[in-house]
Amino acid sequence: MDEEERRRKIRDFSFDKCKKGNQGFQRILLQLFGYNGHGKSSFINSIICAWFKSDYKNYANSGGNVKASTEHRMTYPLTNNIVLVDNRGCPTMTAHETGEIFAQLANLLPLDRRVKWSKGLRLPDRIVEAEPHVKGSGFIIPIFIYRNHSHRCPHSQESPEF
Ligand SMILES: Nc1nc2c(ncn2[C@@H]2O[C@H](COP(=O)(O)OP(=O)(O)O)[C@@H](O)[C@H]2O)c(=O)[nH]1
Ligand SMILES: [Mg+2]
Repeated sequence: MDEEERRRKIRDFSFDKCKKGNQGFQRILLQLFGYNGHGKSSFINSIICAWFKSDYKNYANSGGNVKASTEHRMTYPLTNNIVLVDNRGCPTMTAHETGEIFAQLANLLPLDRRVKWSKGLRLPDRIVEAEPHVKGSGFIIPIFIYRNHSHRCPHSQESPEF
């Protein structure tokens, strides 16, 4: 399969065309998750630039303001049916944070909004409150982004533009 054909297949992908029908799915959610500063937003930038054949641009606010870049889960549509999701990252992975990450990955919280984490047992309430605003028709593909600190790129400290 050459590149053009591959692109066409991705662009035209629709669950409605699947042999057994859409089975309730509407779109693929490529859900990025991982620690803060490990490159989730940069990865999204790279995919968008490769897909739209554009020069590198900071679409997803990589390396940006901490609040804006980490507290929202933002969507970046690649096609009508394939969407990248830049989820709120975490500084560590405690049991509490793992629960919050699960809620994002399972798409139990609204997209394109700030994700305000809560202490104690508020998370189940937030999930119930979010229910009317959440679409259950996403086919979720989780993608864990992890920076390997032991094999540093020579320019990683000096230049954010790798
Ligand atoms: N050298 C290098 N730097 C990267 C890479 N990916 C991201 N960075 C840098 O790491 C920093 C954090 O990246 P960012 O995408 O904001 O991480 P996020 O918090 O997971 O979204 C930014 O300054 C990026 O330029 C990479 O593959 N190589
Ligand atoms: Mg980010």
